[in-house]
Amino acid sequence: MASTEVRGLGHSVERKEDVRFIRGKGTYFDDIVLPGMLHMELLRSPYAHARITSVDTSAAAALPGVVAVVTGELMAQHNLAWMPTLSGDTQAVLATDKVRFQGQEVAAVVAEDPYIAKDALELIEVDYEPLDAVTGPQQALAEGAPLIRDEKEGQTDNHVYHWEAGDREATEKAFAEADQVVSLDTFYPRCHPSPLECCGCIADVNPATGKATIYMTSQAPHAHRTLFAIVAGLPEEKIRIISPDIGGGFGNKVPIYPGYVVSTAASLLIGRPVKWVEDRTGNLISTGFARDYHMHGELAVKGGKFTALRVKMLSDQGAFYADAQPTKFRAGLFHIVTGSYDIPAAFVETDGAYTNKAPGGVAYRCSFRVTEASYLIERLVQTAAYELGVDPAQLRKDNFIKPEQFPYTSATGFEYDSGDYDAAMDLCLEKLGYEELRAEQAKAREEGRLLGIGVASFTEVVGAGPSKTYDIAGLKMFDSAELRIHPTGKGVLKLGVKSQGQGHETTFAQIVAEELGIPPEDIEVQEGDTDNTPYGLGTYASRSTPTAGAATSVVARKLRAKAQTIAAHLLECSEDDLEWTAPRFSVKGAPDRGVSIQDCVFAAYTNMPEGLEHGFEGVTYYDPPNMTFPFGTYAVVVEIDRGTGQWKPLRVVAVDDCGVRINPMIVEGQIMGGLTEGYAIAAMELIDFDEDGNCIGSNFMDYLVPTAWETPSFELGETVTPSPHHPIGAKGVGESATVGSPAAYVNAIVDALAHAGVRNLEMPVTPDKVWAALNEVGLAE
Ligand code: MCN
Ligand code: CUN
Repeated sequence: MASTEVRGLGHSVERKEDVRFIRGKGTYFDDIVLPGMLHMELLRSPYAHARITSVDTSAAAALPGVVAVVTGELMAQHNLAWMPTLSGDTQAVLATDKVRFQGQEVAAVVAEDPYIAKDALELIEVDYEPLDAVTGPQQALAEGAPLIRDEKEGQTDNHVYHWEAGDREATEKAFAEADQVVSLDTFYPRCHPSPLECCGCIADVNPATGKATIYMTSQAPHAHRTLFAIVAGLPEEKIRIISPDIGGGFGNKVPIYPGYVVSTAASLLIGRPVKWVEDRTGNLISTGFARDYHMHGELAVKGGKFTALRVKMLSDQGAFYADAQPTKFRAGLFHIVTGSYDIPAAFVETDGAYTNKAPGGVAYRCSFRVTEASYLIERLVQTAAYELGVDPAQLRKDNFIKPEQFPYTSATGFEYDSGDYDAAMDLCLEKLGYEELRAEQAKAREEGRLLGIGVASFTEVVGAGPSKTYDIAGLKMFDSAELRIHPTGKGVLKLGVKSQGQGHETTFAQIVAEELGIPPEDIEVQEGDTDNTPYGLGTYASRSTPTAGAATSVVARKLRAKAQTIAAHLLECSEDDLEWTAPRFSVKGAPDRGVSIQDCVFAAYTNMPEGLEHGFEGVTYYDPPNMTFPFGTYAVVVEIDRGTGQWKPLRVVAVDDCGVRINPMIVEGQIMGGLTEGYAIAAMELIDFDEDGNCIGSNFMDYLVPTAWETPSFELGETVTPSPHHPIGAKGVGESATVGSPAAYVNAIVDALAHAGVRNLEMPVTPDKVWAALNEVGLAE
């Protein structure tokens, strides 16, 4: 750990960005007002599935203040009625032939103010011919189901893909030889990241220069610039994407949405800036949903050891396949579906189906659908514990991958970089007081109270690349950092990633502090402006620290080497005679003879040794050798009210290992946020649909997000197992708790009822579901 003066790694430096955020002085895109700016509103389909027979915009266009009405037909004239998704499918920008989900974009009005635009939407007359809606993947794949993607050449049914991984034969053999086979069918319901700030943009195409400046809620501004260039055919140097402050992303702001494309096209055609601000309902019903995975898992057990895993998933993809998946690994769940366990054989299959629902599948702290995989294996192991009559924590320990087995290649072919699963589990159980709690649970049961203890040990996979195996829409995944220190020893760090609240301005400055000895407050971190930052793939999949964090460390080390040359020049000694203790180089054996990093930087502009280039700056593009695999154990204690079916978390203990922690306070904030989301998903968050495909959950009255009132308090612990391939040993942490904790909550609720034979309850575990279970097993009061 660097000194308290330098405050590099391991210091809970206060978040630099909070100086503006907590004063309400952030600059979100909606704060930006450009001269001559127009406002755009989107008309959305009331039907889940309907043929469009006509669109009449004349009344809307005639409303005073309306500048333009944009339809699918108009977009089609510019070859922009459809756009590619991140998975290589196509998605309608504005519907022309059919609408395929409720809330789909049908037309747009551009007007002098947003109220006029909204009023004008009501004057657009669309004739729909309603069609039968498909609201689930089983229904979608059944004989005679209505064909949703009839516009797609060669598409004769609603099947999207079939992917598989592992060794089918070895798995079948292990199952045939097993003592016991445990199985679980479960469903991870559709939910939504619902960030505080919805999506939106201001597209400003300058008619004189042709330059398109797009202020947008983008988690991946560089990638979006390239995709805009490819899709819209605009020259890439004429596109500048600026992601200003972002009010939460959680994956919701990874895809390109129709609103961005239509406002850019409108600005191009009209020659004035066009702003589009998505409302909450638009956000919930049309953008990046999460999960919606039907799962079947089977575990073969022999002599108390897991010998094989067999998994079949069926995914509800909505009307357009838009998961963000690397070309090579189309199903992210394969990465960690075997969890933290040494399972010699596995065979995993997954199918996707089109339905009349919004597309998505990338979002909500999931990194490529590992959330679903983690949930399945942890619920399955819990089920196995009951079937085998072994304590659930013990069964996990009996089957954990052991520290000496790392790097560990899983049965689906992925190399886990490092781990010590027992250490995290032991610490978690100790903090919880597991043994005593089990005794208390037994006693409570005798008194007629229902206590449950749920444990979940997750392994996560974060930090894409390496570029040889990871890409998004063909763009190889690596990341970048550009560091420039000015003569007075203070400088700027520019990154290819983009914070949405994760605290990058603080933590990345701390990495520079660690490597160069320049305190974090002297380094300004800049992200999000594609004209002003080096190319990068953006922030999601907890990849910023594993990729751009590594790039920062490497570029700072390069500059430190330059500083050492300068220091030797200033001290008139050989470089080899110098030693580094941040922030100073001093002569070995003569600690008083030294120069500070700031002295070296000043000399880089004023007193350079012969033959060395002036200036003190560098850039690094970092291609990680592997993903990083953070892990941990979460334990939840709940009590169920036998009179109502209400369940309440009494304790939540979380031990995380994300390798070396840059800023412990920020890491804990990330974990607490994730534990809250895990609780929300387990308890209440649900985007549901009725049989006509109407979205239930289109506003915050129907889509429940927890407040501070319901949210449990958290007890955190840490172990530190550095990533062996990351320059500072850090792993990503931004998604871990959302991935790992839903199973812990559900395991706890099921555990309270397990003695009565209950094995599963589906998320969100609402009181009525618990109440039904209580009645079924005769425990209702
Ligand atoms: N960190 C650290 N030490 C580590 C690992 C991380 O101090 N060993 C710090 C990082 O430097 C960074 C933060 O923790 O400040 C998260 O880092 P990282 O795990 O690299 O994740 P990203 O920055 O790439 O963020 C993405 C991740 C994802 S994918 C989602 S989804 C999510 C999440 O972050 N969305 C968030 N956390 C969020 N937090 C907020 N406030 N808002 C969101 O939208
Ligand atoms: Cu999958 S949500 Mo995060 O990776 O932006």
